[in-house]
Amino acid sequence: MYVFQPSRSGRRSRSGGYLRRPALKLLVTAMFAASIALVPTAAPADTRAFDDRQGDVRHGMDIHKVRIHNEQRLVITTRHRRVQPGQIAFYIDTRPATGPEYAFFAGVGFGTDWAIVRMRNWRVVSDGPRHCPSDYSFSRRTDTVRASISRACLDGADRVRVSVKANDQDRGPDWAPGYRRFFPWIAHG
Ligand SMILES: [Ca+2]
Repeated sequence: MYVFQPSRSGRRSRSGGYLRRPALKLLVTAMFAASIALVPTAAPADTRAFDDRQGDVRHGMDIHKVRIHNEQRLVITTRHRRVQPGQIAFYIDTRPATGPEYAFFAGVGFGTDWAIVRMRNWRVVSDGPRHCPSDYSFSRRTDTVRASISRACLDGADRVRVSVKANDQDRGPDWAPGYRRFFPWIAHG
């Protein structure tokens, strides 16, 4: 990238006399603008939090907030109106098209069983759960659900985008950000 040195250009214009001050000012402004344009766009942050519409479903598993942290592990935390018996699914996309490559399914409210499976076109294609380091918990005190997924579970994928589905035992699900839609891509920090 071109490094602009204002003092050198200024000296040259004074000694040479061919570049008047207004012209020099214009040149500096143009170069500064060009240098900004050359700076690469910053990668998306490795942690993002998104609000989901409140009250779009009538049960306590109504998703209010989704926080996605993509660093050593992918950690997804959701906050609900009231954690109650039900299920949650985190769909993880690592490549555009063909839907999510992975899903994390878990029970809420009773035990803490969970499984990570491979997906294609929104269908499970694994014979069984993947054997890789992961963790899961939920809290009735903070009304949160948390999944922690190692990079091994995601075959080392760097950037991910996430879709969440939460439902209680017998009422329709709340999808965040929407039915089979994903939050923006989040780069590995
Ligand atoms: Ca909601």
